[in-house]
Amino acid sequence: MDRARLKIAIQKSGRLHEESVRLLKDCGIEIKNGGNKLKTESDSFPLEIYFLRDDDIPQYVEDAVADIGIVGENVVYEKNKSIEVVEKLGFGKCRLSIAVTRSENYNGVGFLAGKKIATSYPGIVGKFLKDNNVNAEIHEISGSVEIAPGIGLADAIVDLVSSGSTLFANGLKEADTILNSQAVLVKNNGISPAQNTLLQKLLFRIRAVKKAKNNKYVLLNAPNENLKTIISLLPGMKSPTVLPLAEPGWSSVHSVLSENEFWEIIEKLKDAGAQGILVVPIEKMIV
Ligand code: PRT
Ligand code: ZN
Repeated sequence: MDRARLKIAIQKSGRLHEESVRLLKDCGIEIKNGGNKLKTESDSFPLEIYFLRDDDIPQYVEDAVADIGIVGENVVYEKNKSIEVVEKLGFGKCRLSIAVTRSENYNGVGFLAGKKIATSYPGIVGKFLKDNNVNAEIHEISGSVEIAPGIGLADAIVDLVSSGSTLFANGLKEADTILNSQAVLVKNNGISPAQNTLLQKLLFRIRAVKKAKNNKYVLLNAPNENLKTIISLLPGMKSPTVLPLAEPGWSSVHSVLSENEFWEIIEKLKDAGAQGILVVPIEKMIV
């Protein structure tokens, strides 16, 4: 009997390629040098990796050429294929936004009525206009959307934005956000139970990697008289580990802090007399 295998489609080159490969690597899935190859296999997990253009990934996953894929939500919603988003992956973050000339007085979606909008996302924009009962003309262009207003091709654009510097350099300003996007794991609707078992195994690893990325291991020295205050500041996974130091009256405290609350808590810890604070990245976190 054939052992179950999963086929995953990832971007061949571009903004999502490196982080997709790194995520798999962090999950213990080594990929032999992709180079210019269309596909490769992993020795450490029953996974075949296909390198494709991001735009093609939803179709390939719908058609089961690949069972799963890593692609931006913006592409998933634009292509509107019958595939399922199983996990947000936390990288490739950007937003699909409406932008207009900086001097324009944008006063809400109604501004777009009767206007010409240039975009590479006619599907998402069309639905957005419909949902907002706005009639506008969509002009589909495949690249360099940001130059459209400057050359008189459109009154507004809808494009991906991350830092905003592309808009700025073209005399545009971000007016509204239609969609927040990040890389996601998608799956074909008809994968077999054996393949689903593999997918769950992969998802377990992905979640452990994601969680680890969002957390730091913190070690610090605390005077025993302040130990109670310091411990109360640490959320930790359960309770922190407290070990006596060689120096009498001092303890070493170990705990886990999430990225979001990190700086605030570190400051409070210092104020409470913590010293020698070490912050260490976590590789995997299974809770
Ligand atoms: O060759 P292939 O078709 O596979 O790649 P591609 O050229 O179509 O896509 P690529 O590699 O540019 O982007 C892949 C995915 O990365 C996108 O589908 C998004 O999900 C995600 N992503 C994240 C972005 C950005 N950030 C981004 N900033 N994709 C594009 N941009 C572009 C944007 O279009 C604009 O031109 O960057 C410019 C804006 O960036 P800022 O920083 O100036 O605002
Ligand atoms: Zn593309």
